[in-house]
Amino acid sequence: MKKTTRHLFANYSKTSVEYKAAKKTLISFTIFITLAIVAVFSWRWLWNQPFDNGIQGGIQKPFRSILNLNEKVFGNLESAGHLAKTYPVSEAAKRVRVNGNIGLGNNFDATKWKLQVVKSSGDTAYFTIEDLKRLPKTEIIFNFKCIEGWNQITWWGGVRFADFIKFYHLENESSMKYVGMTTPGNEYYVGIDMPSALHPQTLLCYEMNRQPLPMNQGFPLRLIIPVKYGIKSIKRIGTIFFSNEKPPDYWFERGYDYYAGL
Ligand SMILES: Nc1nc2c(c(=O)[nH]1)N[C@H]1C(S)=C(S)[C@@H](COP(=O)(O)O)O[C@H]1N2
Ligand SMILES: [Mo]
Repeated sequence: MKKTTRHLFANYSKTSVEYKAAKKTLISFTIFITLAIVAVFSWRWLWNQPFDNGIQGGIQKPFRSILNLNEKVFGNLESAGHLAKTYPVSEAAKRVRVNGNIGLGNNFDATKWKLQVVKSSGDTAYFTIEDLKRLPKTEIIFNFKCIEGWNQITWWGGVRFADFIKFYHLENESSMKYVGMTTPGNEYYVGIDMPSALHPQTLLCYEMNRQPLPMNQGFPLRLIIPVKYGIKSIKRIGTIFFSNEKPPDYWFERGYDYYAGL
């Protein structure tokens, strides 16, 4: 390095424009190489960090630490504290996108479906779709946002989760920190912080565009939770349970933020 440097500078006087330019080039080059080496080593270090599994999702620990920090700062406050923007019917999509289909297998017998609610006593209560339709209906037209980057204005109807809790006297249950929901075969599952579940726009939803939910939209009952990304809007709810610990969450286990708030 020294030799070439000397050579590079040999023909210039120290005050010449060429000398200054060459010096600048050398300095920039050295900085660039140093940064590149630092970047490569940091990346390698991150990549070699142990995975953070268990109840946490499967990503490297340093990433998980950042997500945990986000969650502390933004966690419940953002999600539960505001109303999602709503739209007129004219803006609602006629052809609604179907995204995930985990837990929506063909061997589902809709005639046997009942919503199972595990109570804090340990007993299980069962509800038919008629039990839910008996409660006041709430509709919402909002911009449904998927974490993959697409969004769509869609129209949903059902019963507010908060109304369901009130009407069926599940206050003991809703005083816990989280609610968990799973598909009938437990293939897809979400955990929701209670303030977001009790948010006035969170629906146990049985209609889309004023029609019963189509099969691929989670017939007969799905969650619509506009203050969160689409991953939390579980289609075809089989069981609801309550807990002070974070319930298992399908996409959290695959590295996404637990709260997924908007
Ligand atoms: N049962 C079940 N619910 C699910 C999913 C799934 O794969 N299975 N995907 C989630 C994701 S990632 C999104 S974006 C929305 C998509 O809802 P849509 O199919 O009504 O567009 O459903 C959510 N609920
Ligand atoms: Mo999604």
